Amino acid sequence: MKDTLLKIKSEALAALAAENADIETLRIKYLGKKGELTAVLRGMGKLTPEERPVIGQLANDVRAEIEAEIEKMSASAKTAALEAKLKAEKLDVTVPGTKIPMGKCHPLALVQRQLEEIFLGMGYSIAEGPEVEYDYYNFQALNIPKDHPARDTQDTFYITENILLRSQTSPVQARVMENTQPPIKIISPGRVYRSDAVDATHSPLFHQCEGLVVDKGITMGDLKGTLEMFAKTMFGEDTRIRFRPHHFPFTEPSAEVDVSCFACGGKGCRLCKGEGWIEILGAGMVHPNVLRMCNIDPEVYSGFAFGLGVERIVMLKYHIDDMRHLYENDIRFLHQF
Ligand code: 2NL
Repeated sequence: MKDTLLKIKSEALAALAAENADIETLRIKYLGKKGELTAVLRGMGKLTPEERPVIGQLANDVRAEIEAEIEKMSASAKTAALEAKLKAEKLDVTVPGTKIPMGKCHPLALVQRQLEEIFLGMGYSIAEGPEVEYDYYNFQALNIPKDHPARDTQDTFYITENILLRSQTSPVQARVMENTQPPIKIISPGRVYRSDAVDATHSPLFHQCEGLVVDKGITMGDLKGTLEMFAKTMFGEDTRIRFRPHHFPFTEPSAEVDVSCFACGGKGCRLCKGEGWIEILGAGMVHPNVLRMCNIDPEVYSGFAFGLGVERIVMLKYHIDDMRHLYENDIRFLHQF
């Protein structure tokens, strides 16, 4: 029995010392409940009383020695595993980091926000309304009669005879006037729709920002002062404006408004096509018929209104020669703003 114990010991220690030794398997093999050492201890009953303590002591010593070796081996296996892991995970802090993709504001949103800031700063509120609109608010309430060319089905997306995609943001202002007594001071930025073929300067969906002020004693002078303030803030302090007579059904008198070219200062260049002036908006005094249809007494109140195309401002400001760039979502284009 002594020989068996010593054999177990030398075998176990040899097995543990071997390369690639599976420590857990060896532990079960030698020390486990069904292991070799346990089998020997079970046979102790057959020993003489004199032999028993001697063999018992030896068995304990063998067990202790194997256990100690297992302990040592598993500790060094752990250290080796940690070392290997650290080696594999070696971090080179000089490697350039992964770029986090940053979103950017779309140029249309950028300019719309700028417009909003300018007019909020002058005490205006922002008004919104439906993009699917009644013919009534889009046309009739704005003094555009049934036979007006602006109502041509060629130009407007009709959904039913009375419902359409708004072709301007004026219906938003008509709705506000209908529900609110003056003073009214609003802008209405947003999407509008016209049945145009896509080209460098047209799109069936585009953006407008209109403004409306109605109160007692509002004059063309207020309109001019407001637009001058707007032009200087948007295009630079040296910007001048000029009014040219025009016609809109919803304003009387009406004007088209130019700003002095912010590229050449008015001398004439490529941007202004040698004119020195660039047309940026339409404006006028709200037509008495429009006020009346929206429950406002034109004998008591007067107002001015204006409208501009957001795409046009974006294209002028950023020297974009083709409107389609604004809708194609090419990241190389969008990242320039
Ligand atoms: C343009 C011209 C304009 C208006 C829009 C307006 C709205 C109401 C009453 C009267 Cl509710 N007028 N809006 C007035 C003049 C011109 O837009 O060329 N826009 C791109």
